[in-house]
Amino acid sequence: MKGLYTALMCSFDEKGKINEKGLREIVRHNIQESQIDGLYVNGSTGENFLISTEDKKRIFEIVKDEVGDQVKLIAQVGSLNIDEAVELAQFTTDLGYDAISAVTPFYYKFNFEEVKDYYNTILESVDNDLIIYSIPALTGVNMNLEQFGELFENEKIIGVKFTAPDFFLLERIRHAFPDKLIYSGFDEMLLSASVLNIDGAIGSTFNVNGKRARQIMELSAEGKMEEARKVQKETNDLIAAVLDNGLYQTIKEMLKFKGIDAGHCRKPMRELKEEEVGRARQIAEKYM
Ligand code: NAY
Repeated sequence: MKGLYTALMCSFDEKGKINEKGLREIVRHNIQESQIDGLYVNGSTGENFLISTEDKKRIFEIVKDEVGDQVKLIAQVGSLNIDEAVELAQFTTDLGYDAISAVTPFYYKFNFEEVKDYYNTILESVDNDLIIYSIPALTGVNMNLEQFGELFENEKIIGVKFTAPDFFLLERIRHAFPDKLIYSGFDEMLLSASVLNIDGAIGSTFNVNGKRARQIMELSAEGKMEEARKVQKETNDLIAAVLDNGLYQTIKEMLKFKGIDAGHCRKPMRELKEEEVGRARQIAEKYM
């Protein structure tokens, strides 16, 4: 399960309905062009928190059908509705997803016992491995080393998608749990995480920048730091431009520039203005 995983985008039409043809094209682009090791399906980048259970299931099905066994698949099933999380965990395990992942429960400021119970409840219902999805900036859930340790006591919890700029904590987790998988979640910090000996990364910008992400990981592993820094710098020029223009909308527009039917984002995400569409195309022209 090590390696580079694209946090997969989904293509939607103007009304917010799944564009199956576009979704299949995004999947193929990631496998053939970005040459990633796997896909992280229905994460933040997949606009998971904006869509119905039925649509989540349909996306899981389409992606599995398109991928077959070509690359690894991780299903993000986390939900504030724990019944939905369990249902999706069972559904994707039956479909043959290699692992599931679940965002920490958010919004109600759950205490750690509640967070732990959430993970154990999901796992009691399925015979699959789980990767914790930790993204404190969006969830407000900050866990410390001991708490990660308590969650990792469940052997079915095999790792964490660590989307945080806390390299002190990342190093402590790496050192304390050498057998658990750590995936870096901030693409702009991939090199900084790589030197701490992570096992992989999961990123939204890999949809359009997968090859550079791999170079960063490989150069860092070979100790070629000067070259790795250059590729991270180029990557960060791309990411800064994308963040400035509207993250997910711009990535979709960049994919469209490459002939991929990446469609629209779902409301309440906005449409890009004409000049922003132009800027997205310039970013694609320059970096893809
Ligand atoms: C997800 O579930 O899709 C992710 O969290 C992937 C990680 C991304 N985080 C978010 C919130 O989009 O790739 C990152 C991020 O977009 C990138 O580093 C730019 O900040």
